Amino acid sequence: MSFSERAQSKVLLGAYLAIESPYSAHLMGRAGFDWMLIDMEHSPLSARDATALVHALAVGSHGRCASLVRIPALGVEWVKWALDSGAAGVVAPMVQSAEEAQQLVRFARYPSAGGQRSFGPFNAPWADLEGDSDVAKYFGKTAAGVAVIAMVESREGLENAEAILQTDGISGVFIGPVDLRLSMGLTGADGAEPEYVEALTKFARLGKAAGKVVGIFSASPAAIQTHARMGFNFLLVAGDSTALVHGAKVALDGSAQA
Ligand code: 3PY
Ligand code: MG
Repeated sequence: MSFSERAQSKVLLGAYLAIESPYSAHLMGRAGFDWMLIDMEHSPLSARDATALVHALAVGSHGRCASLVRIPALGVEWVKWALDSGAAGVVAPMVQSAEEAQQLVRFARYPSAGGQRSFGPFNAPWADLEGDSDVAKYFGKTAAGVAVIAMVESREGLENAEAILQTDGISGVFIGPVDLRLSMGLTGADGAEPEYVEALTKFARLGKAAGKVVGIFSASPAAIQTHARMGFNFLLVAGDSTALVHGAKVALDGSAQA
């Protein structure tokens, strides 16, 4: 089942990977998340790093955790490298208009699906644990279900949300609350300001109307509950670097009691 199909059937919980270690990706893959955001935007992961993380995640999770690569910017080479790894999807930051969403689709989909993606997924079989998979099988299977996700995280993107979501070939949107709030003159990753709540409600409603999936970074347990209730389909709820610090602190605090 593709990432989008799974996200339509239940709320998917995910984490980000910012550490360029396949071992770390392997461990995070074992934790039980439904999906993982491999973050090339705000961590300086190379295309080679991201490819290795996609493969380690597949092994660590026994193929159960979908890898979505967040590229640094909307460029054809980033999309190509992200997807040629065999990742289940690509996430492009700061998409502000239907034109940019169309460009993302052109880069990410093969001509048979309305795009201009060039063929060469030679690293993709390593993300497919069925062992007998080859590049031709990738074309017929993984590529057809690849999630093409536009990040909407600005006022302009909010205004154009309907057109972005209606773009053919776009699987859904992922909301970056920090950047969205900054563009609205607000700070932090969450809040109850009426204009912000209205914006999130609008995304959830438009996604449902378009039959597309809508995700968001949920910065706290309370935000997770709120976003799930609003109708968001996939949530980013943790990360490798924060988990490392949190786990170390818990151990240290426990030791301090001794
Ligand atoms: C944001 O909140 O702006 C993000 O990009 C979260 O991933
Ligand atoms: Mg952002």
